[in-house]
Amino acid sequence: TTSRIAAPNLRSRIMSAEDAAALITSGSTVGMSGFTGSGYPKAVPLALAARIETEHAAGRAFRVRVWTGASTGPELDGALAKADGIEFRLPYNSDPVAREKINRGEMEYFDMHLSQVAPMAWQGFLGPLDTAVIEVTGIREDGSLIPSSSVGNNKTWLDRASKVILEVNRWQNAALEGMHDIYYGTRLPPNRVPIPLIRPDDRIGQPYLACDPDKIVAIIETDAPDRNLPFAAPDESAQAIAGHLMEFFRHEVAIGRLPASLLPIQSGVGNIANAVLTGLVDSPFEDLAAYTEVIQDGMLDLLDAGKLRMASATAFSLSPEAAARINANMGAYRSRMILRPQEISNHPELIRRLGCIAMNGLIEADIYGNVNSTHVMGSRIQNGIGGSGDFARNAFVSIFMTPSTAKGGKISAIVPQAAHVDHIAQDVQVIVTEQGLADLRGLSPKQRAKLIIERCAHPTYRPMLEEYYARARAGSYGQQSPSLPGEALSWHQRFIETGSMLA
Ligand code: 0RQ
Repeated sequence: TTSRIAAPNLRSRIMSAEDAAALITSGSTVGMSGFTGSGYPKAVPLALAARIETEHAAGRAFRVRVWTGASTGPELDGALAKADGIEFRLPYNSDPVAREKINRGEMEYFDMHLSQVAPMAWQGFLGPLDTAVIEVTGIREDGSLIPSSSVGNNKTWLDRASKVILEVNRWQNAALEGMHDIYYGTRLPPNRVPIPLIRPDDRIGQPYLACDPDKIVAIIETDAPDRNLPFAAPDESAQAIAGHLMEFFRHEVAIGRLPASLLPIQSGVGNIANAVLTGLVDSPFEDLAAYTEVIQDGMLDLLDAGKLRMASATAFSLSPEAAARINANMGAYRSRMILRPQEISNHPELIRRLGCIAMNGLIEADIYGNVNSTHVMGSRIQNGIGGSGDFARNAFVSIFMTPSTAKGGKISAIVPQAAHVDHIAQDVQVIVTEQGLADLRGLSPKQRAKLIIERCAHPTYRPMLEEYYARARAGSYGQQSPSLPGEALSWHQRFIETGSMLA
C-alpha cells in the first residue's frame, strides 16, 4: 500500500533501499534522522552497510561521514560501524560497536552540545551536507512531511542537504500527526530574534516539516519498529537517589524556593533518571510539566498518573512495552505532548527562561563538584555530553545523580580530581548518590569538598578522600581549591594498573 504517500507527484520516486543506498557516494556526508532509538531510518543505513561491505571485500575504500540527532539504533550506527563504514560521526553515540571503534581510534567522533548542532551546520562550521536520510510517518498531498517519533535535526538536514532520501515508516502511528511543533524562525546572527516560547506548552511553529520536492531523490516504504532498550527496574540505589531528591524538592517547596508544582523538569538518559521520574509518581507534587529532551517510560507513568500536565521534548525514548502503551492511545497523549527540533527542546535561551530543573547522570564527580559525563578514566568515551551541558549550565537548579561506586565497588564515582571535565563546578549545583545529597549552591570550593565527601562518597572511599583532602590542605600550592597535582589522578592510574581504585 502507498497510502502514507499522498503527494501524487512523489510516487514515482519510490524505490528499494538498495537503489537508494546506491545514490550515496563514498566520502560524502549523510545527515540521518534519529534521536535515541526513535525515528531513525531503518532500511537505507542497512543497505548502505551491505554495499560498503561489498566494496571493502572488493578492496575498494568506502566510508561516509554521519550526522544525526543523537544516538540511533543498531540498524544505523551498529550496522555502519560494523561495516567500518563511518569515517566521522557527530553529535552523540551510544552504540556499543561504534563506541568500541571510537575507543580503538578507528573512527573520528565529534561529541557536541546537542543544541548547537543545527546552528553550527547553518553557520557552515561543519562543512557541506550531501544527503539527508529522514524517517517520516507520512507525506501529505502538498508534499509536506509528517514527522516521526523524533524530530532531532531533521528540519536542518532537510533544508541543508543537496539531496533527500525519505523513509516512510508505516509502523509509526498515523496519530502522531499534529503532535509536532517545527519552528522555522531561527536565524543566523546578526539577524536573530527572541524565540517566542514562554511556557512549555506553547506551540510556536507548524506540525509539518517542509521539503523542496525537487531534492527528493528516493522514497522507501518501511514497516519496522523503533528499537529502544528496556529500562531496568529501579534497584535499591536508584530508589535511594530518588528518595533524596524528593526530600530536596519538598524542602525547596516548603521554604518557597520552588513552586508546589515545581518548575519544568528535564531528565537525562539512563536508569537512574528513569527511576527518579518513577519516584515522582508517588510524590506530593501535582500539575508538573516537563521541558526536556526525551520522553521516557517514567514520563509516561507520570502522565498516566495525572501528575504530569504535559511534556515537551524532541523524541520518545520508550521501552517496547511503553511504546506499545503509547501507540494504543496516541490520540489521547497527543494533546499533552509536543515534539520539537532539538535546537528548541535544548535551547539555552528557553531553558534559562523557563527555569528548568535539570537532572542528569554522571560518570564521576570530583570533590569540588566538577563533573565528568563522558570519559571513563579520562580517555574512553562512554556516550557523549548529549544535552546535559545545554541544560546544566542554563537550569534553575542543575542536579547530577549517580551511584557512589561503579563496577562492583572497584571505582569510586567521587574522586580527588575528575579525569575529564564536561561540567565545571559552576554548572553543578546539587550532587546526589544513594549515600545522600549535597546542595552546593552558594558554597566555596573548600566548603563544597567537605560536603561532597561527607554526603556523597561511599563509606569505603570516604576515609581515602578525607585523607587526600587533608594532605592537600597541608601541601597545596594554593588554598582556593587545594590539590596535589602529582597524585590527584593516582586513583585512575591505580584502576588502570590493578583493576581497582582501592589501594
Ligand atoms: O557501564 O553498562 O558497561 O556497566 O557507565 O552507567 O550507572 O548504568 O548509569 O545509565 O545513568 O549512565 C553518565 C553514562 C550514566 C549517562 C552516563 C559505566 C557503568 C555502565 C552506565 P556498563 P549507569 P546511566 C540528556 C542527558 C551523558 C549524556 C547526558 C550519560 C555505564 O548519564 O551518557 O547526560 N550522560 N544526556 O558501569 C567507569 C565510572 C562509571 C562507569 C558509570 N565512574 N567509571 N564506568 N560507568 N560510572 C539526554 C540525552 O542526551 C539523550
